[in-house]
Amino acid sequence: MRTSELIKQAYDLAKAQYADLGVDTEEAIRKMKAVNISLHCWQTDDVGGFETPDAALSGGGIQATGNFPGKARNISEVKSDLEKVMSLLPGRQRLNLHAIYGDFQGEKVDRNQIEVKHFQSWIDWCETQEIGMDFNASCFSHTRAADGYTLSSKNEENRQFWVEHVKRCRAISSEAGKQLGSPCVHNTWIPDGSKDTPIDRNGYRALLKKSLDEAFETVYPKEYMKDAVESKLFGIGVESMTVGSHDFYLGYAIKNNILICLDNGHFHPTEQVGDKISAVLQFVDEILLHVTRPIRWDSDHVVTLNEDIQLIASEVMRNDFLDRVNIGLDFFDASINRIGAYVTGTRAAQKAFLIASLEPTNQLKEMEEAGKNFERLALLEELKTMPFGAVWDYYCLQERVPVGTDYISEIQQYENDVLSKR
Ligand code: RNT
Ligand code: ZN
Repeated sequence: MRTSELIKQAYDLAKAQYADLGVDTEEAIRKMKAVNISLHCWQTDDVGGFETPDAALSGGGIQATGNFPGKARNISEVKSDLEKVMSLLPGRQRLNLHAIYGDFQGEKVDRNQIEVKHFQSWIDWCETQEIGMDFNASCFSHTRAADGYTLSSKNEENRQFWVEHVKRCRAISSEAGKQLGSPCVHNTWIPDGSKDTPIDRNGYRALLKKSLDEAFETVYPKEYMKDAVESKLFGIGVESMTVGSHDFYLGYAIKNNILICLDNGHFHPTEQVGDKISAVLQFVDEILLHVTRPIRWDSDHVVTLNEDIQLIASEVMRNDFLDRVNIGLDFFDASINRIGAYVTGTRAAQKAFLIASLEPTNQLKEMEEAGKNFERLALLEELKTMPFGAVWDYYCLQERVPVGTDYISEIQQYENDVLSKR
């Protein structure tokens, strides 16, 4: 374990090195205040939720792999896990809750019956934690989703059931945002699609549009809640057609001026979400990011500091887009300690944003505009080996959270004391 003296010494050297490039490390650290990552409750229990009877994860290609011991079994365990996670992260986060995590008190409450009262204890918890809350309709893991269709279902009863669910989720979101004094982003993702070549692509998409129009009919103040819609390329079992494709939702979001949610596991493997940010922000006010790590497909691996996430963060910071980009995480790995996975993935995302705020963007832009493209390339390469780690460590020290590898033993301790006893 390094002493704080050593961490500061390394930081001072790094600070001088960055200053040499015209980068103010203090300013970069200050910018991190506005990077508020929404923590997805579903990493603690593999997207299970706490409905009665228990809804198992199924359909649409969302699947957590692995069965590492220690999965959260109830709301208080999720809260304890989230508190542990937050204690190991610098800065302030938000909670991202799915509707299946309601506080149902053992009562059977179907998705078309949920109310604010089922989420009041979560809102209260957010208040105590002094964090904002985001929310998600849960249009999966349900008998009415068993045939693979929800909002685009040709079964009118099912379609209406899901419309009602989304309506209620939006009302809950608005109330959460109102109570917490921070707008709640409500995200709609549905698994709807077809394993084999469908005939009526148009029919399903027309139904989805109709359902969204109905579900989004009530307008809530933007200070309370904001709607986002999340597209997907394909899911396991729905390889031939996804009703809510990117074209569909981008069109819907632009037309209705709502948020488009870009999940970086939901595109062709060589497409980069980082490139899409400045494209879609020409046409919508805000976006929501689902930061994840796809391996060959939408596998929701733990986020690591790779080039994809780096481009996403750089594009946000270069353009001062933090007030238009809402950042959420979306990974679920049950094959390793879930809380370790959670913290590692979130810290990786945070590192990407800190690295991005340490970029001498103006200098790079000037080179670009002067046609000095060799110089641009060389500087970008040199930046990769700048002592970013020293700045990150100092930031963690300042924020009074474990520096460097120190959080590993904290996770081991939590595994011994808490997770292994579940
Ligand atoms: C699924 C979507 C969606 C879910 C969560 C649980 O492919 O990414 O965002 O992962 O809502
Ligand atoms: Zn997602």
